[in-house]
Formats: sequence, structure tokens, C-alpha cells
Amino acid sequence: MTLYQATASAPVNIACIKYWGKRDTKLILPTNSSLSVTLDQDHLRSTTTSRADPSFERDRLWLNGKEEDIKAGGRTATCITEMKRLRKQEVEDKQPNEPKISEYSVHIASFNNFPTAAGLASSASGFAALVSSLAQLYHLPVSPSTLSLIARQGSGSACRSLFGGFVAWEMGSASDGSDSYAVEVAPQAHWPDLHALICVVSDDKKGTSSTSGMQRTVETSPLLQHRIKEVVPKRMKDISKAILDKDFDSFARITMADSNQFHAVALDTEPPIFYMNDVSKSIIALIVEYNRVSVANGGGYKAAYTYDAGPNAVIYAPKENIKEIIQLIVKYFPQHEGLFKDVFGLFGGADL
Ligand code: 2P0
Repeated sequence: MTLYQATASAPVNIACIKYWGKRDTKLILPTNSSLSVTLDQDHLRSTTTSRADPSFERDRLWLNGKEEDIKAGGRTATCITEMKRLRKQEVEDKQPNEPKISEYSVHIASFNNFPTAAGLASSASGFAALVSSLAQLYHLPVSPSTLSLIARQGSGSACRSLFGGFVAWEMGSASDGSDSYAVEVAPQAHWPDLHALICVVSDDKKGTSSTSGMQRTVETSPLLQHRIKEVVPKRMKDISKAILDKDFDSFARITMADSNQFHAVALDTEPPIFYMNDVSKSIIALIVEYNRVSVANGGGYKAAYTYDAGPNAVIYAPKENIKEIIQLIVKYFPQHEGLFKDVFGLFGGADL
């Protein structure tokens, strides 16, 4: 008997131009395009195994060894249904001799190899790995961009984890979401000198989830409208050029400005949302000063900070600066020394 099983993994991504806001909450269509760097490190990945079998009575899912409910009509169910539909459309309808495994239920087991304590969102790598493993199971002859259309319906940011390197999620304009997918801006090998440092400021669970926070922002923030119309379109063009030119100064300026504006629209939400804490803000001050001294001495920017929906810092920098940045952080945050690994863990310079 044939065993229908496949395993795939996908990494975490960190946005430089932030996704924050949906124009369609069911299809997960964003109010602006976004751009991220995929952290292609072995220890920041989700790995997912899928199996289809005629004896399975229903679709089932295990996350880190614990079974989770697959809610009817929910995000996981939508991704599985869409993948089965693609299998039928792209393989079984075109090649009648292929086994009709789209009719079988699936069992899916997914593991994150990074601790939840790292404070990293696992939904991006998780849904990207789920879709990738089903694509392998079903032998789908489709592009990563096509798969990103489905991963997007699991979690918006997941669509960007279908590619390595530098990735744009084009917001699109179609109401059915058919043009809202991820595209590669440049592969990882294009700019190997750019590294990322993750500073775990706190592993507390965040107060406001991204999904509900961003909808409140859409409903109440006047600043978001300015961001959507006037700010992000230009930044998407400018940061893509900075990446293609390997222009770290421009990359850093745009990345920090967009992190700042994302947190500004969170604060502009009613009631306001605060994601950064005092340590996050002190790290910003440290990076600003680090860059100021370099520029004053005739050099360029040396590092760029960015913060997602939580207090943890991600610092992008050329590889040669990573050691100095770690030393600076250790020097200025000695109160964290005893807890350095757990509370303020630095996940080395990610080899991008
Ligand atoms: C991003 N974030 O671009 C932004 C920056 C958080 C801050 O994508 O509702 O978990 O599942 O589509 O993808 C977090 O949003 O939200 C996010 P859903 P998701 O990375």
C-alpha cells in the first residue's frame, strides 16, 4: 500500500514594512503591502508532516505534540480545503490516473524548533510549513506565489514565509484576493552580509493579539489612512531599491521609520495599544546614538531596529557590526546579566 506522506519546513520572517490592517478579514486581504526578510536559520523554523489516508475519518492537527481543534470554517480548515481543491484541479482532473488523495482526510503534525519564550510569532512559519507540506504531499506543480495565496488565508504574514530572502506581499486590489500574494524581491544570496539579531526583551504573552489589534486600528485610527495612502506605497518602492542596491543606509532609515509608524498607528488606536516597553525604548535610544556617532565620524548607519506586535527587538546590521552591537547591549543593560539567556536572549547573528 502506498504511503501518502510529506514533510516540509518554513522559517520565521520579520517585516521591514509592516502589515497592519485588513480590508477583508475572512480572505485576509491587507490594507497595505508589506516587505520582510525571511530569517533562514535552522533554529527558527516550523516543520510539518502531513499524511493522507483512506482510513482517516476526519482532518486532524497536532501542534508541538498536542492535538488542536480544527474549527469548521476557521483558518486551518480553509487552508486544508483550498489545498485539496488545488490537488483536484491541478493534478487529479488533468491526469485521471493519479490517485484521488484529495478525497482522503489528512493528519498534520507541526513542531516549532524555537521556544515560545523567544517571543516570536509562530503563525507565519506555521501556516507556511503547513501549506508547503500539503503541496509536497499532493505533488502540486505550482509556484510559491500560488501557495502564498493559500498561506495568506491562514495568517497574513505567513504568505511571506513561502520565500527565503527579501519578500514583498503585494496587497492587490481584486475583491477575491487573487492578486494578493508574495513575490521575491531578492534571494537571500543577494545580500549575505545583512544579518539579524533578535533581542528577547520579554517573553510575556502580548496583551493585544495582532488579529484583533489591527482591526481596531482599521476602525479607529485616522493616522492609518495617511499611512495606507501616502506613506507605504513610496516606502515599498524605496526599500526594494535599497535592497537591490545593497544600500544599508536607506534600508536602515526606512526600516526604522516604518517600525516607528506602525507603533504610532497602534498608539493612534482607540483605546491605544502599546507594544513596546521601557527596555524596547532604551534599545531604540542605543541604536539611534550608535548610528549618530558613526554618521558624525563620517561613516554611515550601522544598525536598524524594528519591533513587531510585542516588546522584542530585531536589529538588522551588516555582519561586521553584530559583535559590537551585542557588546553594547550587554554593557548598557547589565541588570539583565543574570537572566541574559532567558530574558534577554540574543539569537546570534542570523545568517541571512
Ligand atoms: C508584520 N505583524 O508585517 C506585522 C508587523 C505584526 C506587526 O503580521 O491576523 O499574525 O493572522 O493575518 O499575520 C502580525 O499579523 O495577523 C503581523 P493575521 P498576523 O509582520
